Amino acid sequence: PEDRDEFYYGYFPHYFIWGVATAAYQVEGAWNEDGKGPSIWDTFAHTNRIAHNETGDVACDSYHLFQRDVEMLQELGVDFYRFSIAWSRVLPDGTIGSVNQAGIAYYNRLIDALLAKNITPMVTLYHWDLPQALQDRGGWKNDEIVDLFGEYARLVFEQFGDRVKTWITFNEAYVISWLGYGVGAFAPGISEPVDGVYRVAHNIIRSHVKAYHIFKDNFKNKYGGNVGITLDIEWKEPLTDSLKDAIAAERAIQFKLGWFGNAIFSGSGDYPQVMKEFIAEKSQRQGFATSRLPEFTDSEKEQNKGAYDFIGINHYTSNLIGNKPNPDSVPNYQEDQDIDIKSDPCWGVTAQDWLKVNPWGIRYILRWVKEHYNNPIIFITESGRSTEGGLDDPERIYYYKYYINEVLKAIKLDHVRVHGYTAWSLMDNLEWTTGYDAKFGLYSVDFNSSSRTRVPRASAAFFRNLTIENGFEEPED
Ligand code: GBH
Repeated sequence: PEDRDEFYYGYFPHYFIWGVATAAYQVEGAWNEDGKGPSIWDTFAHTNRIAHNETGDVACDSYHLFQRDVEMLQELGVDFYRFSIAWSRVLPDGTIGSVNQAGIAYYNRLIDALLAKNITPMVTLYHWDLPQALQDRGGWKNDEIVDLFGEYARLVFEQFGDRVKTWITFNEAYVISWLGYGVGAFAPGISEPVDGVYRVAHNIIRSHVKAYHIFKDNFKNKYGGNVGITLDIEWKEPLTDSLKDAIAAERAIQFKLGWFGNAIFSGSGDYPQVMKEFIAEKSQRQGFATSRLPEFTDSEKEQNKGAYDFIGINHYTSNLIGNKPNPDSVPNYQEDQDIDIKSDPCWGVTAQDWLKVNPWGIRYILRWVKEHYNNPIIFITESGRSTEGGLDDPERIYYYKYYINEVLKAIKLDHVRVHGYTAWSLMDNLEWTTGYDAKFGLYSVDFNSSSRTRVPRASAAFFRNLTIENGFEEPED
């Protein structure tokens, strides 16, 4: 459709901010230093669940090299740095009975170093590294996690709220639930796709809402600041122009983004209607006494509604979605959706099977969020692609140029309230189960050198120019 293939020359609004992101387990290293407790990713790595038996034991060694990271952020000229706090570094056993001052001191050093260079910290509370001690008590499946997360959040707000003004409770609630507890491909490696996965998601939503209200009631007046959640979502394009595929594509977005987003952002305080209907109907056919999708109480729904100051969207890629009716499906979150997921051979390929390059998808998903969630303030909290190495990375430059141009179209043509864009990632890092092969960095990292030398790629200079220009200048001819 309209304007898809035309490049849009122009500038981002003056309030638009640019940043880059990392996550604690992917960059920090120092996995057991200065009192840090083990997390589920330490356990996962140490039981050889990562390619080539890699681990995050050292990773980019940012625990020791954060000054260099701050220097790179300065070189890039970014406005903000999105990083995450390792829960088990500040609370080794996950509970506030176990505060580790050395862990708090590390984040104070990082935050102060950023502020000294005028770089705003954007802090994620949970980027997948649950304290192992809490996993031993059931992790996100145990309802007690909601209060424990609330206490952790309160501590973090108390300690850093005077200097940190943008908070993200969770990174990619879908990945935590489905990959961690549905298929078990990610830590903690549990496979309960029938109903455990829905309980986990339920507790993540409740935990986010709890932390949001703790901040609002106790810290917002004192410190100022905003709290959001980051959800990951592809653009889901219908496989054909049939009405059934269009409905299936919408359903796919609701089952992934809406699973978490609907309760918080839609105004209903509840799961998407289509999820409630599909899962209830399938559960009944499958002989369950009640739906496998948990229910919120009325008072929970009230708390869920509007529990955000902004929404964070991680967007990398698009899918094609076809309708796949299956009345006899087995009980399983994926099967509950009656969809087929494919990708368009026209889209650019990367070394990651899941990551195809389709720039206009980001504009379409932004417009979807605007329309379904009452025009919220949106930050793109991650976006990017990998390359296979080397400093010359035209593919990454292409990705940023065209994806960011589509973000500009979303703002200028569709009037979506996007307030910032975050490149994933500042530097190469531990790409979860695939180890160190996939290079997502604007900076390359030499994982063979003990000093983990960081060198800018061509895309770093490109990103710097783009963010300093704050848009795309029309070429003179
Ligand atoms: C983001 O997830 C993460 O937030 C970030 O930590 C990560 O480094 C970045 O992406 C790049 O991958 O290996 O086939 O099981 C994006 C969503 C979910 C996409 C997990 C890859 C694994 C596919 N990701 N998925 S597979």
